Amino acid sequence: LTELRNYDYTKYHPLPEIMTWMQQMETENPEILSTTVYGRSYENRDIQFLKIGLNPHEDKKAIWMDCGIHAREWISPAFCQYFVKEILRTYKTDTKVEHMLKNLDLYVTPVLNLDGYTYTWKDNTTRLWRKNRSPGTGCNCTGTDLNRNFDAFWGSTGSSSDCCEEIYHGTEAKSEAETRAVVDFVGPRSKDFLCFLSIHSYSQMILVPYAHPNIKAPNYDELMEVANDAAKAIKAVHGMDYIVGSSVDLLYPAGGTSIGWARFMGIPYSFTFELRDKGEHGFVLPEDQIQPTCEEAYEGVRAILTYVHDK
Ligand code: ING
Ligand code: ZN
Repeated sequence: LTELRNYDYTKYHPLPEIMTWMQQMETENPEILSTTVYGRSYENRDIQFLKIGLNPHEDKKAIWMDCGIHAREWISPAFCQYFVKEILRTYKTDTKVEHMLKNLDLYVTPVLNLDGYTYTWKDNTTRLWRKNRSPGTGCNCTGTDLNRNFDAFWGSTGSSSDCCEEIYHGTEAKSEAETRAVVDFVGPRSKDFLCFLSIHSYSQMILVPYAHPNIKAPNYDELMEVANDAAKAIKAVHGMDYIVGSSVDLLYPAGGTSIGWARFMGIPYSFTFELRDKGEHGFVLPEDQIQPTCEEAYEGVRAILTYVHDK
């Protein structure tokens, strides 16, 4: 208990500390939180989510949130941890959160790309690694971009077949263990999931599917509305501007992304968050911005979950 109370949410943590944190969260909150290993990384680390929910009943709907799909985006795992901490801190007194947890189960993966994240902690030459750490086949470079490896417009524009590129899409859709873990867990339960959130940095954006030049999600207008509400909620906290749109409109096209796959599977509310900043520090966001970034992003996520829950 002492150690958990003292967990420093204003610092970045190496993977072993995050793993210990997960176990402690489970030990301290058995009535509401459990951890599940749902896959193994290429280097054989346990891919885990925390499931948070009250009053299990048959037709409970679910929310997915993954952090750390890209190794260098350290603010992302920090956010997933802050999010879990805030939910646990508030659900007994905040009736809105309590209702949400009675009707919805939250599945939070604090670090999806465990091997890549570990690699970015090695030394300052590896800090900006993005991909996972599986070796290329018939090629001398390491790593697949997990957010180009999903089975939705896989291999199309905005991804690369060159295994030395940052956006290498892998040998086929789901070639990577980390991708398969998500697909094999969420896929068969996709009817239960209302919402799929994937947390990245940086750019201060909320992205809606699809990252394809000519295809819009069937509920695109609604997604834009919900994301704009979330951006408003974010701005109200520290005045930060987050812009809203599809990746094609705001960044670039991208085949094989997780939110594209999730939307394809019928999960209606699928979004990518790009947290702070807008490029001044980029992936190396200073630790004194962890707290304010998490505070505002929490309100953004809360706005989306409130909409999804109340609808
Ligand atoms: N950005 C995301 C990327 O994978 C993205 C942007 C997300 C595009 C989802 C399309 C769909 O390139 C970062 N920073 O990784
Ligand atoms: Zn990313």
